[in-house]
Amino acid sequence: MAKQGKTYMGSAFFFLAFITMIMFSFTVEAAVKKYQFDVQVTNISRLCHAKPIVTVNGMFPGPTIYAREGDTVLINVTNHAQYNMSIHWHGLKQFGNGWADGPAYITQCPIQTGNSYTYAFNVTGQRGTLWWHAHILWLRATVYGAIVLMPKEGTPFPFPQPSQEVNLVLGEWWNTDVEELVNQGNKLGLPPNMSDAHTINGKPGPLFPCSEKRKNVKHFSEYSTPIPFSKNSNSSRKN
Ligand SMILES: [Cu+2]
Repeated sequence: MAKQGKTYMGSAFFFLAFITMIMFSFTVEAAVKKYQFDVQVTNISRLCHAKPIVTVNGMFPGPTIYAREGDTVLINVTNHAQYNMSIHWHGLKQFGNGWADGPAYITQCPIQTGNSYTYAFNVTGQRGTLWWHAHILWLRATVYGAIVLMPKEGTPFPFPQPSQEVNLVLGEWWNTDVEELVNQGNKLGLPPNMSDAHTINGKPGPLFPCSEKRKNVKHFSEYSTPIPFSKNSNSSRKN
């Protein structure tokens, strides 16, 4: 009887150890985050000017990538636009997978119209917010977005938990086509014309014509350092 009891206890112990090991492996296992980026031409309107621009998934700015340290990220980029292009994961450390960095003609050939390419990289030793952008021609003027790298599950950021987190992606808007603009500048041997507005999250702000009427002043002053987002009145703005 005593021997039987001992065997039972031993089996129970191994069973519990087995369950614990499975649970532990689930908690530390890194995730695979998958994204689909459809590079496409979309009509977007700012400053009362609608124009076709190159976007990812029809969004301006494009979608935010969320990943945790240790995760593997797979981003399949399908190029439906008329430009051959690539996307650079700006500031992301590419350990052992430099081919996934993204600069066209440096670490890869551009993705041709109608083709796809899957960027695969690991998030290693990094946390914080970076950004991604097109890395050829001037497509980065409209093809960009944020990458949010969070610590591993259960590991806090090295600062107190903020009451809210908001991505602020700074950019510029030109009323004219950005590729035509840069080609024109190159022909003349001059820098391209200044932008018509600076943007935060793709929006020029309420001081510009045809902007949304919503007031975000209180919201921004509560959560972040004020950032000037209007250009002075003697800029080259056309309206
Ligand atoms: Cu970059």
